[in-house]
Amino acid sequence: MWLLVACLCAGHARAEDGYDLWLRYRPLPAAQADAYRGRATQLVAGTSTATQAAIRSELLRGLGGLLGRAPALSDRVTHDGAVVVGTPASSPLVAGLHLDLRGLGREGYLVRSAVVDGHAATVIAGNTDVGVLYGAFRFLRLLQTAQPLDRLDLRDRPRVKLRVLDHWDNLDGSVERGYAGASIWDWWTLPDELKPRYTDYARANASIGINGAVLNNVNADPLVLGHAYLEKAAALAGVFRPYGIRVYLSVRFSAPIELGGLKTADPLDPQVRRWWREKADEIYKRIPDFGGFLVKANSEGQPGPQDYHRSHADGANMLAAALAPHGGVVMWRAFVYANKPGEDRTKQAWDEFKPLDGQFAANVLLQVKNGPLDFQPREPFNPLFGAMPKTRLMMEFQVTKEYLGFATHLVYLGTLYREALSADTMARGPGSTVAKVVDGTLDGHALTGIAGVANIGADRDWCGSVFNQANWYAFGRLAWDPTLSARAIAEAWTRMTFGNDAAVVRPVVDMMMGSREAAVDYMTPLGLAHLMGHGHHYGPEPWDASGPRADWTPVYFHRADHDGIGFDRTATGSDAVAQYAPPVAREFADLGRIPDRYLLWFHHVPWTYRMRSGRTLWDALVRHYTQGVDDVRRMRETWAGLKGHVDDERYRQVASFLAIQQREAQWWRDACLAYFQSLNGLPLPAGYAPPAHPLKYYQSLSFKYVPGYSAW
Ligand code: GCW
Repeated sequence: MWLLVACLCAGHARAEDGYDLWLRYRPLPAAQADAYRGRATQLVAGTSTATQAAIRSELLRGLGGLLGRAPALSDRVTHDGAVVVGTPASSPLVAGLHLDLRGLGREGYLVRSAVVDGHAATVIAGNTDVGVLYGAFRFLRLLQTAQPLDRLDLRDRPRVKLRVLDHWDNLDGSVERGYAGASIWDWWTLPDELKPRYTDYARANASIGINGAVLNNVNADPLVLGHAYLEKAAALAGVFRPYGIRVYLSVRFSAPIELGGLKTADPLDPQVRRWWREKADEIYKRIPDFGGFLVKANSEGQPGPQDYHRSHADGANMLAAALAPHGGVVMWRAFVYANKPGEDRTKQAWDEFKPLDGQFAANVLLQVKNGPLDFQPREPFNPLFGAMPKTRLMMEFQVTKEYLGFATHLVYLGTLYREALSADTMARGPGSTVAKVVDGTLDGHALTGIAGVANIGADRDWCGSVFNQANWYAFGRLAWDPTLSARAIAEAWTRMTFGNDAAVVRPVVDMMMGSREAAVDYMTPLGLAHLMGHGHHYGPEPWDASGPRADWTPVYFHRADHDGIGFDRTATGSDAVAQYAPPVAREFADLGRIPDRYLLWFHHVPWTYRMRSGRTLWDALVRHYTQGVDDVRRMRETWAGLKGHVDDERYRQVASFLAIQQREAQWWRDACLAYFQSLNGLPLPAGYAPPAHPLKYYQSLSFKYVPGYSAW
């Protein structure tokens, strides 16, 4: 044991290559460690289940790393400072305390100071092992973030049931919209080779409460349901199980044809139904706690029930029936936009799904993206939230930054997630927030969920940059509790990632908190959207009108011409605004009341339109674009000021990525302004620098080998 502890303590000599994520457990500075002296001297924890073993090893590793010495293992409390861990069933000591564990559910925990056998102790308890595991990570976080350990009385439980990462990983090892290298799943060597990285993935997820992983891309390969891949999925499920994480698979709706040799995938066909039932039975034989299916159907070329003139509900319910006997769920995606060609793309999902409210089986969740378009830097909330009270709606966020500068731009998404979750749908009167739809309290649903499209790959630092780790972290924390503050999450992450030195924490958190607004400003301010390059979504191409579909092109979304700019989604235009509850619709439709940040999303206005600030729209646009670039410059300066306070390895990576971001922010600003100016012929306001190059320079840029690219 001491040898093990010695090795763990030598941890600080390890390279800061980002592999350890926020679970670094580097030795605390002396002053902090002193404050914890006499704490965590003993550890009383069971090992009779795999989860208990995981808890014990995490506490030994964490406390050993942070405090420089691991607690002594014991089965009794013999002096002050013990940590007592378990459920009433697993630990006689915990049982003897007669703690009130009601209301904690299956995944909740309490962390409490108590007297055990006459000695001061900290108790980490729950109704199940997994609850205790979450409590153990909470306890470690207290130390990592320099919180007091006295008079603890913490109780917590997740507000959302399914907290899931969606991996868009392909079976060939590539990752759609992935910017952190190849897939972390080494399908080729599975199921035999269980890389330690899979366990570390599970630890990281458990530490923030994520309890599900969809292993493969929603543009699904039917082969994933073949015997060989089910074996591989089962092996991963075995690694994740002790950490409370279930495995799910994305399925291709036509798999009965491709894999089963049937002539149809019609959801009402008895043979098709039998095929799925038998497939579900087979899966559950291998993976008894399998989570269920995620489905992208009749969307962007994927097959679906409409191919057989059946509805989305028919398709979802057929799969739900196959999974129901085993307790599995269907997560059916609402990201569709091909139903009525010519209709405003942002309206189509609502048109399609709203009439189906009440038709979905009890184990179906409809997975809805946060906005009505597609993970843009900023969108208003998706009007489906609040519009389908009889349907279990789950949130889909994107953690990977497909439209936000890929891996290199520093964009903290906690603020984006919170903006969406705190939006008031007004559906059942004021206070009907998206968070309440998602956590089920608005309409009384117990089966609830939040999904995040993962930003994880095989890169040593998992996410392609240190700061992208914060987005994985924030996603998990908000999935557990959608009401948490983005700043508090950023601060906890920063402390765990860079230490508790206020000279680092404050500037880093401030930088993170402003970063998303900066990206909105230099890419798509004032409600603009989808000005990115075609297909690969890298860089600005607001002039682009090419390609197979109008509603994939920037010109479709900004609608700029000589006189004005913006998409009229009021009654005089597409009337998408009418999809919101009346008070919200009225606000968005009213030029006098709409927040500036959504102006051009809902309105087409002249370049000379007077903003509330008194400036013209054109002036305001130029200011926002310029502000975005200035903000990135300031972020760079802030980071430069931290040289010497942050280890060289991570300092250097972030510094070089910020240099890329600044260059690309300038490119975004200049290309967009050059283009818009070519339409409106207006001068830049005084004091604003002209674009560095003429428009045709920006238009001549083209990019072939862009990471994460897919035909969609
Ligand atoms: O965001 C878009 C992406 C596609 C993706 C699609 C979806 C998985 O550009 O790559 O496909 O959305 O969410 O289905």
